[in-house]
Amino acid sequence: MNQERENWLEELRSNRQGKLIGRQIIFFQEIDSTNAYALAQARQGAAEGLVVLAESQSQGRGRLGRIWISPPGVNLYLSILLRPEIPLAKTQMITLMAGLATAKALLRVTGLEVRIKWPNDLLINGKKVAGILTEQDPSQKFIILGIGVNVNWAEIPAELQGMATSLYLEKGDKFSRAIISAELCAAIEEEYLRFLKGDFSAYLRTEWARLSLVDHKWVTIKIIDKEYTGLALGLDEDGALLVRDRDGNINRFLAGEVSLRF
Ligand code: BT5
Repeated sequence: MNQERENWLEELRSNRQGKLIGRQIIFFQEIDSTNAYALAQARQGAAEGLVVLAESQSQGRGRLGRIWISPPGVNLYLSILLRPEIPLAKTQMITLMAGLATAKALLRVTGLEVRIKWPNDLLINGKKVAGILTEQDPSQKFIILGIGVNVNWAEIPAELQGMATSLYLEKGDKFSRAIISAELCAAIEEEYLRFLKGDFSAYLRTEWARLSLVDHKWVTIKIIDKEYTGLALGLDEDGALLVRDRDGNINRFLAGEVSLRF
């Protein structure tokens, strides 16, 4: 283990002492996917608040079998185990809650204006800087919240050119991954505890509207091979995106791929 990493882990562990998120932190130099590992741990009964971190991932995953490019030494790849006692229908809220928390944490550390593209993308100047992947096991009642943040990535690979960015590329400064991961855990904990207390939906909708890239824009939502176009109105109380089509019908979407129409 090199010095930077030792300090990183040590700092993060001491920062999270006595807290829920990060009460246990497991670190890997390289792993297939932090989400896959956290899922396996959860199935074996690991406690809520477990954080799995990796320096790099060989099979970092996005949604729907997509790949999350995860080079070593520059970025953040982490997964958090949550065990909320909520109906399945509400798990979408966890993705939205995490997007909000991540946007706030990144803003706090960098001062950069991070925007949320429903449901799980975080963008700066129209390019993706972070992504969220929630996976769950309904029978065992847990959720794995996976977050990837491009921190000090200087060379975006060709396949992501024009689509992805990093905090370093946007700000011109390198950032401590210890600080970013600690802020991220703190922000998730704050929003998650608020969520568990109830009354989250009104709060989320207001905060979300402030940071959302899609509200009041014309969007196309793709779900598998179908496309819907309309005006995004915002979230409903379950975290579904409401979209009004040209005929005035309002549709709710719980998943999908949004693109903005200009
Ligand atoms: C996501 O999926 O945005 C969820 C990403 C979650 C990654 C974290 S890392 C820790 C944890 N462990 C895991 O295995 N995963 C989670 P989606 O919306 O499907 O976006 C995937 C798409 O983003 C890809 O198809 C690429 O176009 C693009 N992409 C891939 N790697 C990227 C990167 N590092 N930065 C920005 N965009 C990327």
